[in-house]
Amino acid sequence: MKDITQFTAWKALQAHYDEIKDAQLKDIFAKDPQRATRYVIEFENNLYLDYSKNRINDKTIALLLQLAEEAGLKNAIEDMFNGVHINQTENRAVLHTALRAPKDAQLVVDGQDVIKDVHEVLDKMAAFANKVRSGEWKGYTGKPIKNVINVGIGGSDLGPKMACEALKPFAKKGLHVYFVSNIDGFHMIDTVNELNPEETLFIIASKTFTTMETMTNANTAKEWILRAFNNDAAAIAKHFVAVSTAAKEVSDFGIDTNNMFGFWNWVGGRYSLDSAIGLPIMIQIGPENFTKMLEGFHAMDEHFRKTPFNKNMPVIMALLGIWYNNFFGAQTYAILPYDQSMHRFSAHLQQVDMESNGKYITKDNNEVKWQTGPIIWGEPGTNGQHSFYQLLHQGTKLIPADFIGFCKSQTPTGDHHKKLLANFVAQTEALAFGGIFEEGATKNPAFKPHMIFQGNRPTNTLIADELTPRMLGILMALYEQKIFVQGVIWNVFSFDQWGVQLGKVLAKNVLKDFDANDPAKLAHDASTNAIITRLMERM
Ligand code: G6Q
Repeated sequence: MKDITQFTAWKALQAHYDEIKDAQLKDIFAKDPQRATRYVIEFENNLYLDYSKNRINDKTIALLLQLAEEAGLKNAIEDMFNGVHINQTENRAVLHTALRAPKDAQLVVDGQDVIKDVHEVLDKMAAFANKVRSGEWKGYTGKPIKNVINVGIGGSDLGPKMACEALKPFAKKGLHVYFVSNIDGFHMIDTVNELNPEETLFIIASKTFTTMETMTNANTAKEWILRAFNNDAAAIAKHFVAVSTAAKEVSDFGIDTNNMFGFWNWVGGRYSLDSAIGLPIMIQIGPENFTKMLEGFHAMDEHFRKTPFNKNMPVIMALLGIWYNNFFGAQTYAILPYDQSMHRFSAHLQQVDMESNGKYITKDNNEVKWQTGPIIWGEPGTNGQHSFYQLLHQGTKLIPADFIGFCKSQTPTGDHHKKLLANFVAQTEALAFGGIFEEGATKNPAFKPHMIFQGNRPTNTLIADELTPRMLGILMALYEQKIFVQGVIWNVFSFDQWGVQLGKVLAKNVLKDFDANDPAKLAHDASTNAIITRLMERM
């Protein structure tokens, strides 16, 4: 059994933690100001990572790198890129990296030319997206499409929604992309309420095409369209397309499989943004910009695969995360983009990270003896400063955080951006070095200890020149690969999601109880029986 706490590097890190745990960043910096240039990674002279404001020294980094070696990271990376079935509990390869590989790349997995398949779908998506964008694709009554509604949930929703928000400045004017995910009827009805069905196209996005939320919403959308067009089934072909791996289910639903965009079981839902699941993104920003996003993903994949670990951005960020998670006992990790259009970024990464590494069984079927994935959360700056930052500065919990900023604004407006960036910089400085509320305050008789900021709160700063499709791809791949590295070290299977599957099954059982409507036949625990009974009586 692989017990990572028995690794030489793990034990050395444990001892090293005792040496360093009380060290203050302000003292560390006073002794070693060069760390600000040493603990930096530059990617394409564009994305800059400063990790100097972490509670580390050269020994910490050396030991963390040794941990990566001991965990077999190098081979694990190659296994993933080469299509080995590393998702063992589902016996699948994990090849989201192939989704962004260039056309001339070579990769045959399980007898299938993966790159050829990927580019065939990309070409089909591009042809369709161009038709919708140019107005050539017409609705049932001959009107061009103005509204695109993506119906999907989880991996079939969060990623594309995040990207559509982040890349809004690249959107085609007059074409609106909406996302409906929740099975709460409000979501669909509120979305279609003021839309004209003649100008509305639905993308039903579901890998399995069986997910309760998505199929329920898809059926409601179908009724809405049919009602508008005298129940003529011919309207379906004009107003519905599907993104799925399940051709039979798509066709059973009534969507012509010519209007289906496929992907493969080696694409995990939360890693599917750059597969056909990205169709709403492509419709919104156009195939050229979508290609640039894929190139960004690929560039970061190449960096990850080929750069020595000490200069490898995802590897270093993953190791720092492990340092806090496993040695300092940090339970959560904040991701704080200083950019309003990135307001779904943390939500998307929350899924990618927590669904991937929220596991307690190791690859060799034992219970872990160490902490695995942290709780990921965050909101864009500066909004968060006016809500939860209080706890970051003065709370009792250690919360490492990534601050992400862009030198140029997507929407230059007066001096907004300068002020945004001033806040961005000031926060990490205060978190690291602390201070007192006001200069000279201690001499004031009204001074209270509550006005002291201890500092010593670790952060990474990521700065990119501009938020472009390429940069979004780079950032996404950075986090995907960071999460992969952590999963390898924690020795968990990062690419299954049995906890999500459980939810899908459990709800079906309760739904059967609701349908039977017989409290006497309920066979749950006493609390659940009582809750179901109350709901049956009053719903
Ligand atoms: C992602 C998860 C999950 C999934 C949704 C939707 O990795 O598996 O979030 O994406 O449950 O599943 P379908 O795409 O099959 O509807």
